[in-house]
Amino acid sequence: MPDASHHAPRSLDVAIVGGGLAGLYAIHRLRGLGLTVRAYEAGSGIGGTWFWNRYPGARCDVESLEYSYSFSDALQQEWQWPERYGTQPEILKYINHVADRFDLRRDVQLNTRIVSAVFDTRANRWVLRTRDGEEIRARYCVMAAGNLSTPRVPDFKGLNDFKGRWYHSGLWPHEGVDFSGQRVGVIGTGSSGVQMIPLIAEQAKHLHVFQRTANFSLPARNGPMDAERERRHKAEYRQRRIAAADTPFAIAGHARPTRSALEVAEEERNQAYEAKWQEGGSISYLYSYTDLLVNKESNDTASEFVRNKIRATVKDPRTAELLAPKDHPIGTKRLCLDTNYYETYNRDNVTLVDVRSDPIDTITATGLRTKGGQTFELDAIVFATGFDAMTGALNEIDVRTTDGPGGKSAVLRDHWEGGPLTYLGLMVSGFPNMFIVTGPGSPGVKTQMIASIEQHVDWIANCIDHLQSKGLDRIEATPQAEQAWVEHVNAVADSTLYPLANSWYVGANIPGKPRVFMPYVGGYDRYKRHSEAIAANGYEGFTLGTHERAEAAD
Ligand code: N01
Repeated sequence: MPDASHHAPRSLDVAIVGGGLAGLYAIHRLRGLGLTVRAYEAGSGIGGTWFWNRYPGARCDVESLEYSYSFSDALQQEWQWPERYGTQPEILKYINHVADRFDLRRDVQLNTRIVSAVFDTRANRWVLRTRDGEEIRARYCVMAAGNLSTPRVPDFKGLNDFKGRWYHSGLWPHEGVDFSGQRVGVIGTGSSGVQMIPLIAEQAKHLHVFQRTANFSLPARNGPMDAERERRHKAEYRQRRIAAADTPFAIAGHARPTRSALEVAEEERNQAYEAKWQEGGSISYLYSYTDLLVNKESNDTASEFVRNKIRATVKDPRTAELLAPKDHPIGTKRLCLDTNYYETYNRDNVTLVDVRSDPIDTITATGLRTKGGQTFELDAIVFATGFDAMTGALNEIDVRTTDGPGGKSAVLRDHWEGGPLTYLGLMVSGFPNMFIVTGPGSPGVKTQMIASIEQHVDWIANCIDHLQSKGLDRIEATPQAEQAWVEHVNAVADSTLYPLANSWYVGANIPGKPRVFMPYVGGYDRYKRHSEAIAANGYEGFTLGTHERAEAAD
């Protein structure tokens, strides 16, 4: 890819941070308004999450016919997904196809990490700076930097002394890793760990899995795409997308439950769970009854069904009990989907190590040691330890405003010191003309992510279009609206069982991170109606204006 930086326009209508699914759609959509746009991507290729997460078994846990762009019917008709759930290489191929088909590449600058974004209040311009010192000035800034894009390796002592190789799931080498004949340790049993463990076990001489918290996982029942199913889905694609937009997860095809789990006799309930278990997929399981995510007693029935499946699958009773989650209700941490995860623990070359009761203390030159003094000899260590979720990517950029008329200077890291504050997940008070895609306060991570990306980007595009049509050039969330939204996000979360889990939704995986519930769990459908009504009602909770007027007030 030629370095385009010296040809880049330094002055843009919209600067976009990130060249993943969100950044690419933002280019397409904003270009359609006649705006000059450019996306800045740290990676050497486009695709964001699907560019970086190349670990064995990486695939989406939402079915591909759903997890794809809906903005072009021609695109969704012509693209063929080979399997029910897309693998990382397939999804990356799709993203590259979209970039070519819609001629997006000419507005993506690769190998370019944005290190600061400063709003020049007087000039009414965002000034972005790259790590290489390039400066970009733009009227608007769209942060499409991802919400699970800042990989975190725990702060273990001794990692520098380790003589073997170590990897993080989200920074996987492009050439792949051959674990044949090696003694491998995987730390972490979230979605990434659960996907990679069965495949690494097939290669490694021995695999130790270091588990701090057992996670619920359901069988994905992946397989080749059923041609008839694909044909039917494509024939109804438009209607299905419309139907999806009217659901909490933005996924169509699952009948809304009508009864509480407690209204049903145990035998009938277990039959229902069994049918969902056989069908595969997490939405379907959590949709068995109306109240699985709001009523602990109901949830217990669904949790216990899966615990019993684990007990029936894993032969060693001690390992089975360790794998059976007991500290959080099913679905309150991201529910994993797997292929042969629990079965893998029946292999002779796989050992589960409980690092809840005996935490990892030190990485040594030849492996690791726990606080209780257990030592493990390892040739390779894989950190499937997750991300500084939701806020990590933005907090890595020095986002601030200059002092200026009509506005005090502000620093995003300071503003978010006690936890992220946004209005609708889209804007932050004190930071005019900066939009965020699927950030904190957005339903994004709790939905079919591409649907939320498209919804947010459409909202942003309509907003910029509205400003232009009214001769305005500045929009900012009011502190009151931001405060009310954050309270609403937390109130909605508190009406569910989600806060019972120590998850990345509350920043629990990062020591010292403020415990605030970050995603909006009120549902995609509710969010879409609400955010669109706000726009239709003249952008309630936002201040719209022109910077000349602000100057005049100086
Ligand atoms: O990360 P995680 P992930 N010592 O944060 C453990 C999406 N995703 O990369 O739970 C020992 O979920 C940690 O333990 P605990 C999806 O939204 C989707 O797996 O904090 N262990 C946990 O087990 C997902 O939710 C897909 O006690 C330590 C694990 O590391 C999100 O990305 C695939 C530790 C981290 O789990 C993140 O998933 C992959 C320590 N010091 C990811 N620190 C699909 O679509 C952390 N852990 C399928």
